[in-house]
Amino acid sequence: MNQKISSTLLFVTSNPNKASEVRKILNKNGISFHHMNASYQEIQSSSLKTIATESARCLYERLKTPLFLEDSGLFIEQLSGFPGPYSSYVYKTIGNSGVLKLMFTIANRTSRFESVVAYAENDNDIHLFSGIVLGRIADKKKGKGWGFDPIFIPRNCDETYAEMGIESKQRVSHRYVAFTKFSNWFKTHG
Ligand code: ITT
Repeated sequence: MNQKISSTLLFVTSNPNKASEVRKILNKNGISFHHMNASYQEIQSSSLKTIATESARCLYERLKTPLFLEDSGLFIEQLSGFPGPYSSYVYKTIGNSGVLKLMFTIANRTSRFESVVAYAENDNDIHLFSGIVLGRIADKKKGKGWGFDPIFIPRNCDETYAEMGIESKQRVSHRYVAFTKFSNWFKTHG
């Protein structure tokens, strides 16, 4: 496969699991990039798209090179979308056990994972690509995986993301959907 080599295309994330999943998806699509292992300040908003857009704009202003980032989150319907944009903080504080406790008396466990990729090629040109996977919160943690993988079961599946294993998760995940859209666009426009 032809590799689209861009020596300055950066993926900025402090999350090594994200970086590894994204590398596999983009490499399959012939896109190479440098992983910049850094965290960045995010604005507060209920919208992943708004957060991703502003983060990409600020990072581009500092770095002045084409870059992309991903903002993602788990949205639980009966908790009015919580933890949503606060997913990272909620995972670090109460973790999967805390989320399961919040869901203890709730029968409707419908939820969704969302991923928004923001690509910046100049200060005013931010392109967004989103991926959503509907599913439900498991009754208990199942399988070994990062983040909320052990408690999220995609729709039409019996297993959590963690039980499915990385190869199967990569075929259906919110990240796969968003980054496949980004790849298809980037190969023709980027
Ligand atoms: P960066 O902002 O530095 O990229 P982060 O981990 O803080 O890293 P987010 O702000 O997008 O990234 O946080 C989303 C959180 O949602 C993440 O930390 C996980 O806890 C969870 N999450 C997102 N995608 C996930 C996935 O595929 N599997 C498990 N948990 C996931």
